[in-house]
Amino acid sequence: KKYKEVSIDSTTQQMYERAQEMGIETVWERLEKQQPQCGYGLLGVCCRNCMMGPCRINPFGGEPTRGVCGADADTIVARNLLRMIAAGAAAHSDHGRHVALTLLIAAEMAEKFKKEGKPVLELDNMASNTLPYQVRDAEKLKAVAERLGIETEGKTIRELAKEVAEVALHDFGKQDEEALRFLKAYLNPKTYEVFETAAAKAGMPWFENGILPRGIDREIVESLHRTHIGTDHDPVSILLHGLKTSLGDAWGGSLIATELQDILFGTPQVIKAEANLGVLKEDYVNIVVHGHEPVLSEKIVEAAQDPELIELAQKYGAKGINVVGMCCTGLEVLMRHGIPIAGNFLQQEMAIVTGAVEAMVVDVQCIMPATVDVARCFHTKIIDTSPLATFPGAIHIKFDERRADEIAKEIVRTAVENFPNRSKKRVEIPKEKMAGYVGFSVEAILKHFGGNLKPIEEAIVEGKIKGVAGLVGCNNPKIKQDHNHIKIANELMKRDVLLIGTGCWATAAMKYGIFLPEYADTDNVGPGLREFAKEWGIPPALNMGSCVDCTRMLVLADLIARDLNVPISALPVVGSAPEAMTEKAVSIGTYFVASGITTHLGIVPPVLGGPKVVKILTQDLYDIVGAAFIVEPDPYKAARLMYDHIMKKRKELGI
Ligand code: BF8
Repeated sequence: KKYKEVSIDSTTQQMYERAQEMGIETVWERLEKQQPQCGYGLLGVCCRNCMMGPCRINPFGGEPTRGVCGADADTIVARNLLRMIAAGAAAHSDHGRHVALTLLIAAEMAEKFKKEGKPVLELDNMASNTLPYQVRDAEKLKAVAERLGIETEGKTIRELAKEVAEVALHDFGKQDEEALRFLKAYLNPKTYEVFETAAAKAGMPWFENGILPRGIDREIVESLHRTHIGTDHDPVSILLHGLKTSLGDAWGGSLIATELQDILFGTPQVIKAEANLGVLKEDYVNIVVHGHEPVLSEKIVEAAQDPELIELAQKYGAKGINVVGMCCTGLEVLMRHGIPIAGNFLQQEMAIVTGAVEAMVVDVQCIMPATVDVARCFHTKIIDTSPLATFPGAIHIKFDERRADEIAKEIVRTAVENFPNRSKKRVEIPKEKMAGYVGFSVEAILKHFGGNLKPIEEAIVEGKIKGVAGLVGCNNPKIKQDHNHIKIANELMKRDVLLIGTGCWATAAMKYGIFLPEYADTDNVGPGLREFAKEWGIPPALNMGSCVDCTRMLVLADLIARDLNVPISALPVVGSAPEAMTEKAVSIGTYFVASGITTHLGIVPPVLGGPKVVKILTQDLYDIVGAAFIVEPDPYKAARLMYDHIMKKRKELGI
C-alpha cells in the first residue's frame, strides 16, 4: 500500500491520502517526527517542577534513583499525574464557570431592561429576544433550584436563574470546609459516605472530610501547591488529592456546565441526525464550529439562519449556509438541535483538506494549532473567538456574551464572504455519512422509560442486560482512529452490556451506525441487549453528549444507586476511555474511579515509572473507593476485563 492506514474511517483515510498527495503535513507525520518519544516522559519519571532540574530517575533501578531534592520515582510520577488531573479539571471547570457567568449576565441584563421599562413578563421569564441568552428550559431551572434547596415558590424565572448562577459561582470560590453545594444536591448518601471515609481508609485521617471537594478552584490550586518543590511527597496523599480535585470537576465544574447549558439552551431530547465528513455540502457555505462551549456555537447556529446572511450567501452563488460541528461543541449542537457533526478529534485537519470549508470557528480545548497551517493551503479561515485561546495566523473575532448576536453574525458574515474564494476544482468531500439517534439526556432517558429507570434496572436484574458501560474520550494518533472505540463497543454489546457514551467516542459510534436501533440486529449485539433495545425502541448504545456531559452518566448511575440503596461502586457498571489523549480525559477517568466506577484506559498513562503509584491506581483504590483503573491497550482483552468486572459486581449484588 502506498499510504499507511491511519483510520478505520474511510473519510479520514481518503482525506489523509489527499493531504499526502498535496504535501500537507498532518498529525500523523508530526507524530512520526517525534519518534522515538522520550522514555522518561512516557514513564512519568521526568520532573520539571523546579530549576534545580530537570531531573529524571533511572527506570531500570540504577542511579539516579532520586531527583536533586531527593524526590523518588513514585513522588515524581504521582506529582506529574496530579498536575494532569488539575489541568483537566481546570479546563472542564472553567468552561462551567463561563456558562454560570453567562446565565448570570443574562439574568442581570433582564433585570436592567426591566428597569428601563422593556416588556416585563418576557424579561421575567427570560424569554425575550432582546436578551442575548434566554432560559430555554424553565422546568429544568426549577428542578435544579429545588435540588439545591433554593426556595422556588413565588419567584420569577429571572430571579431563580440569578440565584442558581450565584450558587454555582459560589462553589468555585468558596473557602469553607464543606463539600460543594452542587455535589451535596446531586450525590446519593451512600456514595457521599465513601468520599467522606476514603482518606481514612487510605491511612490519612488528617484529610478532613476525606476526598469531598470543598471549592472547585481551591482543589485545583491546592494541586499546584502540593506539587511545588518541597511540599507533598507521599504518593498516597498526592493521589488522594487527585481524586478530590477530579471530584470537584465531576460533581462541580462539569456538572454545572451540563446543567446550566440545559437551562440556557434546552435539555436534549431524542432526535435523529447525521455524522461524518459527508455532512459538508459542496454547494453551500460550510462553517465548522469546533471546540467545546455552546455559548458560542449556539449563537453561530442561530446567526446562520438569519435571512439576510442566507441571501448574501445566495448572492455569492451558494445555496445557503451549512453549519456543522466538530469535537464537543459539535456534540452540544448535535444533541440539542440535530446539527450534523463532521467528525471527532482526528478529523479537524481532514475537514479543512476537503477544500470546502469557508470558516472553522473555534473556541477552547482540543483545537490543534496546526489547523491554521492546513487552512493556509486552502481558502479556509480559522476564526478564534475566546479571549483565552488565540491562534497565531487565525482571524481573531473575540466573543462577548453581551453582544453575542452581533458578533455571531459578524463571524457568519466573514465565512459567507469567503465563499467566492473557494476553488471549486480543489473541493473533494467524502460521501460517507451516517444517521443516528442522539439526545439521550437523563431527562430524555427517564421520559423514554416512562418516568423512572425500573425497566433498565429490571433488565439488569433479569440478566437480559449484564450491566452498563460508559464509553468516553478522545482519538489519539497512536491508535488507528476509532479502532479501539468500535472494537470495545462491539465486544461489550456482544456480551449484552448496554452502552452509554460521550465525547469523541460518541461521534465515533455514530459514524459506524451504532446509534441506529437497527444496529441491534447485527452480530455485534448479544441476544439479551437486542431484545431489550427492540422492546424499548432504542439503539443498543445511547449518546449522552459532550465530555462535560460525562456528568449525565454519573447522574444516571447515581439514580440507579439510589433506587438500589447502594453506593455507585456496587453497580455492575464500568467506564472506558479507549483512545484517551487529553488531560481532561485523565480527570474524567479519575472521577469515574473516585465515584466508584472501575475504568479502563486504552492508552497507558505516564505512570509506569512509579510502581507504588501503579499499585495504588490499579489495586489499592478498590479498598479506598471501591473502584480502580484497568490499563489494557488490546481492545479485546480490555472488553473481557471490563465484562469480568461487571460479572463480579453482579455476583456481589447476588444477581
Ligand atoms: O472534551 S473526547 S479529544 S473533543 S477531550 Fe477533546 Fe477528548 Fe475529543 Fe471534547 Ni473530550
